[in-house]
Order: sequence, then C-alpha cells, then structure tokens
Amino acid sequence: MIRFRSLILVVIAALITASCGGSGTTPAGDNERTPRLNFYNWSYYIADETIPDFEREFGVRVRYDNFSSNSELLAKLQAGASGYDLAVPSDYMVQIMINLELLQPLRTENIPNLENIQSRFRNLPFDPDNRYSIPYQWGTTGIAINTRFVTEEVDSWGVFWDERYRGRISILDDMRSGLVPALKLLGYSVNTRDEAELREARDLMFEQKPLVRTYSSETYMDLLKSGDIWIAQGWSGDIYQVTRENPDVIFIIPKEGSYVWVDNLVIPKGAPNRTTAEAFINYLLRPQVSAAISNYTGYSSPNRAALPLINPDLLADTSMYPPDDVMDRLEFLEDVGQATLLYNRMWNEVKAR
Ligand code: N2P
Repeated sequence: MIRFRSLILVVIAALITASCGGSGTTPAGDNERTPRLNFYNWSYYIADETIPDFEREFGVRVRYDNFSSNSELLAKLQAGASGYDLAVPSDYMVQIMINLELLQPLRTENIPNLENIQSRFRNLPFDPDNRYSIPYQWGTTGIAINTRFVTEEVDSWGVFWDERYRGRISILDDMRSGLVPALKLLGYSVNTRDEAELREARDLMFEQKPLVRTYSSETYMDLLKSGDIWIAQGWSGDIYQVTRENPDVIFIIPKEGSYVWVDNLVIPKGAPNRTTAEAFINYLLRPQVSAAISNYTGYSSPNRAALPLINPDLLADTSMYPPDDVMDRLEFLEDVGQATLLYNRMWNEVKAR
C-alpha cells in the first residue's frame, strides 16, 4: 500500500513537471529566435513594407503564403505538418481550432506590446484570456456597389435577387459568409443552429444563384475594379482597396444587418519557429506598424496606440468604424458547434447546384 502511494506521488510529480514545461519537455531551440518565419495570412491583408522591414531589422527570412477562407486555413492546419509558425483565423475559427487542439499557447511575456490592444478587443469570448490569440485587424461585411452601373440607391441584401443585375453579382466564397444575405433577409441570426432556418436560407440562395457571376473572396476585388461585376458581397477593407483605384465603387451595410469579425494572430502546434513568431507578433503590435497595415488595407485596427496614426478619413468612415446604431445591427460570428457541419453542407449544396 505504501509503495503504491509513493508510486502515485512520483506520477503526480512527473505530471506537474511536464505541465510546467520543465527543460526536459521543451524542444531544443524553442526559446531562441530562429532566422526563419512561415506566415500564412489572408490575401490583401498586410502593407507592402511590413514584412521586408521586419526581415531587415530582425535578420529573418519570411515565407509568406495566402488563403482566402477560414475553411481553407483549417484544412491546411488539420492536414498537419503545415510548417506554419503564424496564421490569422477569424474569431469563431479560433474557438474551433482551440477545441481541436491545433494551437499552442502564446507566451505573452514575449509580446509586451499586447498592452497596445484596446481593452474591448482583449479577452473576447472565443479566447477569454488571450491564451492562444491576439487580434490583428477587424472589419465589417456589406455590399459594394459600382455606382456607374447601379444608379438606384441600394440599402438591402435584396439587391442580390434583382434580375437587372444578372451576371454582375459576386458572393463571398465562405460557408459562414455566403449564406448571410439570405439569413439576414429572412430575419435570422448569422449564428443560427436551426436546421430549418439554414435550409430556408440555402433555398433562397438557390433562387439567387442564376444571377451570380462568381463566388469569390479574392478575385472579386479585381472584377469590381474593372467594372466586370457591379454588386459584390465584400469585406470593408477589400472594398476600400478597390475604391482607391475605382472611386465609382461604394460600400454599404444593409439595413437588415450583417456581421462584424475580428481576425487573430495564432501560433499552430508544432510551429518550427515559435519564438520568432512571437517576436513578429510583437512587431505587428507596434503603433507605426499596425497603423501602416490599416492605412494600406483599409481594415480597422484593434490597436489603441495605432489609432492616432491612422488616416482620419478611415477613422471617420462609418462602414469601417461603425457608430453604435450601426453596430447594433451587426452580430459577431460565433462557433456554432455541430451546426458547422450544416453550414458546410448547405454552402456546398449552393455552390454545387
Ligand atoms: C482580406 C480579408 C480578410 C478579412 N482580404 C476576412 N476576415
């Protein structure tokens, strides 16, 4: 009995040592900065100088790849051995990734600039203590209109069902975004878990499908710029970048409401350059670096210290930094648990039709 008890003590002691990350459990080099970084980010989501400046200052070579939806990012990390040190999932996807144990905790002592993040963007419900994620940029989802071809005033998702715009419409290619026009027209939450509501939304998107030119979260920007498409479901900063080159394009948030999202910096499990990734996160949180990203991409900054350096026209734009009455019409996307499979199925059915 006594021997049994001491065996238990040894096992408990071993577990405590392991969970404290004693030197025996830390992979070699885990605390040292390595000269490489593999960064996986959304397309059109960084300033031109952000990476080259970091490479010069820190003597690091960055491999930079892009994705265009949360599902694409998830699939890459789930396949394992992606080699990525840093990725940028949205809010609800952070929660899914934490649950799937795809992320490793951030050592915030290596990221002192975390204190620059506005308090309302800290400890968000999908990661209450910022254990795994730090906000990068946020934004809204609405409708881009080319006013040269669409001369009526548009204020509703209903415009996507208007026969006059057949072949001139694009919808975001993402299971949680693509159903939003229908969900909101029907008066449902973008986080509904109700199968009947999702079916109804899918059926409405079936009806709309003959008018769609493309489902895209990336190439739609060029099609909008060139005037090939006139009406697009889009993300605030993407449309800002289009407007910079084609001032006929405007962005509105429809009266039925929409959603707002926060994208976050995370370090996947097995990242080969964890300490360098933390140094890069800390660099991204510098006021100048963070503001330069927002000024270039048009996306909104969660960085309090960066706000004074952001172009005042952007700060004044109510579709980028919505006032409270608009904010009231916007929902945050949440992890919908098992219903994720329903969204996935409904969305694939819309696209396959
Ligand atoms: C950048 C899109 C990022 C916003 N093109 C989507 N969360």
